[in-house]
Amino acid sequence: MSIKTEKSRQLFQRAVQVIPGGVNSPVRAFASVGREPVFIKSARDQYLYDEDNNPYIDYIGSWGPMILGHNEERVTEAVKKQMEHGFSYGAATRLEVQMAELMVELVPSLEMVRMVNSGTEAVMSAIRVARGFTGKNKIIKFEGCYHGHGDALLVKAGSGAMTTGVPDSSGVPFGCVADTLTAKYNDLSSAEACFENHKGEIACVLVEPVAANMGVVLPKEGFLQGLRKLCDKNNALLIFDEVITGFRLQIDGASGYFGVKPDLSTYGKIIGGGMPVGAYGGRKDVMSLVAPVGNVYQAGTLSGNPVAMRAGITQLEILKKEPQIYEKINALGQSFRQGVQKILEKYSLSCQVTGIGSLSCIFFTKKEVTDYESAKTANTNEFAAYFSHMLAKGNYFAPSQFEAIFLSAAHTMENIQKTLGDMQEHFENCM
Ligand code: HOZ
Repeated sequence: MSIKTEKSRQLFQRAVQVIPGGVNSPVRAFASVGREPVFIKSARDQYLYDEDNNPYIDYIGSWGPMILGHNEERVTEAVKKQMEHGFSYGAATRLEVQMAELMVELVPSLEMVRMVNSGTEAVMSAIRVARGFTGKNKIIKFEGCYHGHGDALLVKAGSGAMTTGVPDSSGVPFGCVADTLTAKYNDLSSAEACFENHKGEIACVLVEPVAANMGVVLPKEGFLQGLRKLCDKNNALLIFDEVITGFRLQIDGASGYFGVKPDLSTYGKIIGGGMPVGAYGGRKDVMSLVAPVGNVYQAGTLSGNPVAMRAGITQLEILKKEPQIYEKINALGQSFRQGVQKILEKYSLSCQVTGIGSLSCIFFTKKEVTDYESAKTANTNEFAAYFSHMLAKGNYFAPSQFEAIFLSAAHTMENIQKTLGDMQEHFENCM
């Protein structure tokens, strides 16, 4: 079964000549599912349209930002309005103040916020601040968590690093990762051992509160609380990477959902409404170390870009004023997972469905997935066959076993039913 993607094919042939792998981020290549990428021409609400005019129900949502769906009217209007006033000033603006005030209002653990341009930049900066604050160098990250492509963090990294086979990227000097310790997700004792083995040396623990870059792996009861205690005991800072979970699980993100207060948090995606953006923030005493007040230097020409701020503020204001959006997307997520579960049981498949709220994942393994090792037991060939079928039927999922399925406020129960029907057809064909 196939769809006509001739124009995408032609574009890909041109792209590989001038762009590494033909894509500007590895996760966009369809290499891990043995295909060539489709090239997207436009988007509206919950749909994407490729260059050959094939429509797809979009279950990626630009990897998270499009929580309201594509081209939400109010966000689009806000961007248009801002563009009449200029795209970038490289100077302080009212919008940046509004954005920081809004984030501080919505997330209790945030007392101060600094805007940057991506999640990668946010995490790199947060680590620098943690090191500056504690005067210590080592950091703990968890296997399979992905925190962008900063040198120090490409150690057992999730996301594209898992499917391209470069969890430990070449080009990263040993010195850059010498202070990165890795622990097992959901295994407090492995984090404890790092503290034991490196007494007085650890600046921070960095974690995705819900791991959403090795598929979707939920924190076990007490894991995040345990990390909080470990950090307190060892005078280290706890950093939540909320680039995916921030303003998605609920308005105050994973820290609110799990009731654990990090010292610092990092953001991206939703806070830009689809424009390139990132942010880090947290305790005032820690953030006060950032230049020009303190001596931790961090800067950016386009940081707090007015168009991005306008889009992000508008999206966050909508989420704040319309809590029913969370009810809707979380209920859709639950219906999706229940529907998948029924199919898995009906055909006795060696698969499982995981997720929380509007984030889901189907793992092609029977082994319960709680960490990097168990995630890697997934059968990626089976995933690839499933992916191809679903794409041909007009369902646009991430072309990787190790990414999340994202739902937006634009999705409907009809979309979910259609997708479940296509899924059922695939598994029936496999019998
Ligand atoms: N966190 C996203 C993938 N898991 C980032 C998207 C990208 O790397 O392009």
